[in-house]
This record gives sequence, structure tokens and C-alpha cells, in this order.
Amino acid sequence: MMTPSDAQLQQAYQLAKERYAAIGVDTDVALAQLSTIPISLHCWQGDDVGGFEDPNRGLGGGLMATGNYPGKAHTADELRSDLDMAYGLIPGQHRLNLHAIYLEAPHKVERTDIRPEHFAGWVDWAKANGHGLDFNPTLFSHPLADDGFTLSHADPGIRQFWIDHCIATRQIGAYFGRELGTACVTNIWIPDGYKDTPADRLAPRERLKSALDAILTEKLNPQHNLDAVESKLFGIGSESYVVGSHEFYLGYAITNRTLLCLDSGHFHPTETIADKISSTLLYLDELLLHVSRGVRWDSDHVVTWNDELGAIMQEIVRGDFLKRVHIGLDFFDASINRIAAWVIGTRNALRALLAALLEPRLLLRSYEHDGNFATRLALMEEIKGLPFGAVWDFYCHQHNVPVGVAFMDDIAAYEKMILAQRR
Ligand code: RNT
Ligand code: ZN
Repeated sequence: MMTPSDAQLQQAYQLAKERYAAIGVDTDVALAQLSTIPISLHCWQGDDVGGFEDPNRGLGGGLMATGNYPGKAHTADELRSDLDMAYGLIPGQHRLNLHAIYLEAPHKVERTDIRPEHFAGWVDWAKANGHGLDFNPTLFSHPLADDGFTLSHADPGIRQFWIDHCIATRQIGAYFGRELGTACVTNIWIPDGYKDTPADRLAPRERLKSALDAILTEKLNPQHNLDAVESKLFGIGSESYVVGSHEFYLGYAITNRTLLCLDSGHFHPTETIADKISSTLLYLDELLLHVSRGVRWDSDHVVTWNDELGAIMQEIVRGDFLKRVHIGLDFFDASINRIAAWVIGTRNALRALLAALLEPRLLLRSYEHDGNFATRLALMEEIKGLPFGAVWDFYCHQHNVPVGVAFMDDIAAYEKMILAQRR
């Protein structure tokens, strides 16, 4: 595909810079700021949430990755190679979000027995490439999760198993933070819930609350590990009741000073997480976002630059929340090239973020303050047509990643050389 020349990119950027300057926006400042914001890429897009614990185990917990596009990663080395490819096509320096089932061990390790050494390969790689790491206990795809309950299980032995798994996970999170010099966000999501109407909605929530208390008893240095909890509205097989609802975790996070994880695919279809950011941050120190895209029954389509994504990034920037919001991605599409899914989704998140940084915030606020809502609306609509693309292209060029859709050429070449050779 044709890429614009260096001179064309410079020229287009200069013109765009002048247009933005006319409304009081400094594009150089916006680009400098964008380059400091890490996005946490989710490792599980690379292998359909399979992990390396048990190659024969299917995906559980009401999660589903549909499609069978060839070339998925089967080993940690393959996954790291695919990730290197993806990061190389995304401008900026970004993080990796790992799940416990992505451990590396010569023989089977029970979830309660995972230790830092099983993730040393990831730490070496992260150090070499300047990635921070985030982490998640895996409370699905396991025989003890097959009946749909984990931390809220009625059986105390099963509950304890999952508590022990989460405790081990936090220790590994702290190890990531210590080794890499950047706090790991360890996020707990559980699939627990009922397919059909429960008779008792309270008891499982009481059990979940005390299980979380047990997991979080040990205070860890927040410079090493930060804990987050993630709610959901419903999943496949938990249509009627989810133990870890939004209200449950909102209350838990505020009371226990953990982070709250807002997954954009985990609410009613017309309810967006953008509007939840300024409210929850009045009561919480920090948030974790799982930026995703819900489509009908699925909460995990590749992130596109839609109005919802735009609104999420606007809220983070307008509220001056960049230091308090950890931006992670969460989607899994097995029907297209998996590396392309990462790159498209992450570039979209960054583009929406850049658009938010290029907003004439002060001007919009002053119209609002003066009650001049027509001009506020007019300006909001006009800025959609400003030469954003020239600024984004220039950013990609600055960061030595392909400009425009040319990144697909690199992915196609990698697919031919590497992915097509995999079984
Ligand atoms: C599931 C949650 C959770 C998972 C990952 C794999 O609905 O969104 O974040 O997607 O843990
Ligand atoms: Zn999620």
C-alpha cells in the first residue's frame, strides 16, 4: 500500500497544527502527552484465551472465542513473537496484561501452586522490551469452576482453592511490579452466577465478600501491586444472576480501597462506562478499564473507534484522570488474523485518546460556563472535521511505525512466513 512521503507527512502536519492552534490546541503538546500513556494489551487475544496450562482444556466461564483463523500461538515463545510483531506496529510504549494460565512450567502446576518462577520468562521479555506487566487470576477453564461457581462457591473447600489461587496471583503481581519498577494491576474477575432465577441472591454475595477479604488480607506495596475487581451484567450460562454485579464491586472497591475495573462490554447495551468515570473517581483513587466492544450477546469484539470509545477517552482527558485510570483492552476474535485484531484495537484506542487530547477543552468549557450551549454544540460537531488524520499519521511516523493501513502489509508478510507454518 502507498505511504505518503516524509515531506507530505510534514506538510500535512504543519497545516493541521495551524488549524488546531486557531482553537487554542497545541498539537505538539498533545502528541508528547500521548506518548506517555501506556495501553495494557491483553495477552489472551493471541490464542483465544487458551493459555499454556492444559492444551486440551476448552474455554470456560461463559467466555467464547469464535472463529478458527489459522496460526494461533501455542507456546509462550510463539505468543511473545506475535506480541513483538503487534507492538512494533503500535506507536508508543505499552504494557502486557497476562492471565495466570499463561505460566511456563515443565510439568502441570495446580493453580494454587503458581509462583514467580513460572513467569520469569515473561519478566525477562518485559524487561528487554520495556513493557510493564499486569496480571489476572484465572477463575475459569478448570474442573473446579465447571459448575459455574468459584469464590462464591457453597463448598468451602472449593472456595478455599480459589482463594489460594488469588493469593498466589497477587504475590506474582507484586513480583512483576518489583522487577519492572512499575506497579502491576492484578484484576479479579469471576464467572459465578446462575443460568436461571435464583432463590437466594444474598448468600453467594456474602461468600464472595468474605473470600475477597481473605484474598486481600495481606497488604502489598502499592508501588508493586494494585488490586482491581471486575463486575459483569451477565454471561453465557449466568443470564439470570451474576454474583459479582456492578453494585457489589462498587461497594466493595470503595469500602476496601481497591481499584474498580469497568469493562465496556459488561453493562446494558445503551449504558456506557464513559459516564461512570467521573462518578466513581469521586470515591475511588483509581480505575482499571477493560476497553472492549459488545455486540448482541458478546462483550468482546475488537475495539473500533465508535462514539462510545470516543466518549471514554474524552472523559479520561476532560477530567484530568490520566494518572488515575489504567487503560487495558479486553477482546478476543479468532475469526481474523489475531495480530491484526490487537493492532487495530490498540491503534483505535490510541486514536480516540489523541482525539480527546486535541479537544479545545478550555474553549468548550467556557461556552458551557456562559450558558452558550448552541456554540458548545456547534464546536463539538465542527472539531470532528478537523484534520485529525494528519496529526495521527505524523505521530506514527515520529514513532517509526507504519502510517495508515500499511501495517496490514507487515502482518500479511508475518502471516505468510510464520503463522502459516504453525499447525
Ligand atoms: C470476562 C471478563 C474478563 C475476561 C478476561 C479473560 O467477561 O471481561 O476480563 O475477559 O479475564
Ligand atoms: Zn474484562
